[in-house]
Amino acid sequence: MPINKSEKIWFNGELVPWDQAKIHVMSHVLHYGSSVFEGIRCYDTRQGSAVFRLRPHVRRLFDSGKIYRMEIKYTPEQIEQAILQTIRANKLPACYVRPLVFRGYDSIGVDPRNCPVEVVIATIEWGRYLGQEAIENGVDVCVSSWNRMAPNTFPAMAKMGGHYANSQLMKMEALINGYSEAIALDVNGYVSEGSGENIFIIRDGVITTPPLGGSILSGITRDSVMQIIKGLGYELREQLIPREALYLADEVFLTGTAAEVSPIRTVDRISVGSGKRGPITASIQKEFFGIVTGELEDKYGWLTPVNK
Ligand code: PPE
Repeated sequence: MPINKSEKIWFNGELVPWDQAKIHVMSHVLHYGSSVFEGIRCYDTRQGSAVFRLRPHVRRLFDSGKIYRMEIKYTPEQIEQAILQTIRANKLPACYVRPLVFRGYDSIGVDPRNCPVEVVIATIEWGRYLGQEAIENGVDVCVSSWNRMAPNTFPAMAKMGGHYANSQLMKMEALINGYSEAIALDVNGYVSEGSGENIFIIRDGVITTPPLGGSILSGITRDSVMQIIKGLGYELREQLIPREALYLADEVFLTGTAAEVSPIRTVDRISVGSGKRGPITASIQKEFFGIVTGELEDKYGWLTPVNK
């Protein structure tokens, strides 16, 4: 997705012009991938701009930092306020917010501890992650030839820059082979997640998603959709999913901040169910998009107004 510049970026406590938000090439992050980050959506709801699940996103940013021993010199409340401030400064009714915490410039070598922990918050315009058609018609995906990281190699619960080396390998392979996205298996061969999304499968009305032990990111859209599923009264299981269950499912869909709730219509060119968006996926989307557009009541308390 090409980047449309916003006016300002929040950089270590100050709003600076977009073009001035620069770092040195010898920064630790550039050499060793030492960053943790978030992706958050601000929606243009009927009641005004509102951030979706601000608190859990900021909490996960601090969790990721904790795992990698990166001490963030702000409180979660300060980061929440900084996110709202940055959105207001850039005057975008809807946007994607990218808070990024990284190890800056100080010393060379793997040990990052002397390198300063810097914080930036950018907002960008970002429409449909998997294309305009994806939400209604679904996407074509493959099972990646790359596995997701094994537990005890990279901690999947951290949303860490370096972890996305694996996602890049998955994504490039999928696109070059004519798919929109790839699903990785975990080290034991069970379904894990997409390069930037969690996954749900449905068969005979039962909805299943891989557990956190399957090397997945603890997705906030995943959590939101799990609440929607319970609210709609469907049976939900968190359990290991064998690869072939993807082929035999009636419906499969992806969840993520960028991808939102996107149906999958084929896996490895095998049709999922009828090859079209299924009725349960549609009913989950109706709730999700109803809440984020403000057409339905925000009954779970997911939206934080930007101007208040
Ligand atoms: N798994 C991975 C690996 C992942 O990157 C994401 C988000 C998710 C699951 C879903 O998590 P959540 O957004 O909390 O529901 N991927 C982010 C980055 C995508 C990108 O290309 O950059 C996102 O959706 O913002």
